[in-house]
Amino acid sequence: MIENWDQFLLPYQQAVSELKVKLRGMRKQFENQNQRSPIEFVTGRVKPVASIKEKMTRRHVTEERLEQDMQDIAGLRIMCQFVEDIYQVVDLLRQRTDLTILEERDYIHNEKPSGYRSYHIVVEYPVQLVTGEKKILAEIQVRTLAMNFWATIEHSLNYKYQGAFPEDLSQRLQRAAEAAFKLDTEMSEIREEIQEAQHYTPQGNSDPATPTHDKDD
Ligand code: 0O2
Ligand code: 0O2
Repeated sequence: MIENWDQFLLPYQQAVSELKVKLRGMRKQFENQNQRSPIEFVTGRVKPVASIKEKMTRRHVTEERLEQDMQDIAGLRIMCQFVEDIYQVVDLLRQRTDLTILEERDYIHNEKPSGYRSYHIVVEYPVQLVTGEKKILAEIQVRTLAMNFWATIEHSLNYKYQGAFPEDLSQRLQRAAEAAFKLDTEMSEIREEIQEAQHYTPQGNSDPATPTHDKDD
């Protein structure tokens, strides 16, 4: 029996805090070099205890198996402007030596039946505790702003309908997901146009770094 959830979740909180700093640091480094960052913003959270318990029941996860079998108790989200940025971010994560990638799930090319798209990475991340090192699983979701818009709205509707959407709404959401992905595709094409145009400017590549809103500072 987990009697003290705060204590159980403390290393997860530390993992989320540290990973947020590190992922936001990646964006800062691009900006400092006057390069456009593939990362727009980063959020993170520790799954609320009620959600952990609900998922344990739904997925038949015992307390003994919780640390191994629930991969998203620590959750990070990286939002990107373009689909291409997602794959650049994934490559950057693969090169890091401070975390180990255990699983990758590409729900962009293999969207879920709901219409959900994102790139999921499950990592093992070591946190240093006074009792020694503890390896924590964390799920990093990498998605475009359009994918995030859709997922956030669908997620809140899920609360209302408990996952059992009326057929009509379900179809509308699937169409909205396709429309969001079409927007991403169109934006990617414009991006290529912009980069091509910059190639012909007299100053060469003089793209001022895209101003980004600072949700995270
Ligand atoms: P809700 O209603 O549950 O969505 P900061 O001050 O910026 O360092 P802050 O404000 O505590 O930190 O949090 P942050 O990092 O800005 O964002 C927290 C929000 O991120 C949460 O909202 C989640 O919606 C979202 N989030 C980030 N990563 C994940 C993830 O992997 N899974 C899920 N489900 N959500 C994630 P709230 O406030 O908890 O509200
Ligand atoms: P939260 O904290 O509410 O976001 P499962 O959890 O059963 O779906 P699995 O194998 O644990 O499946 O992981 P998966 O499917 O790779 O990723 C689960 C997480 O991805 C979910 O967390 C959501 O954050 C997100 N996600 C997956 N499918 C959908 C979807 O159809 N719509 C939306 N909005 N988000 C989705 P949880 O568990 O729901 O927790």
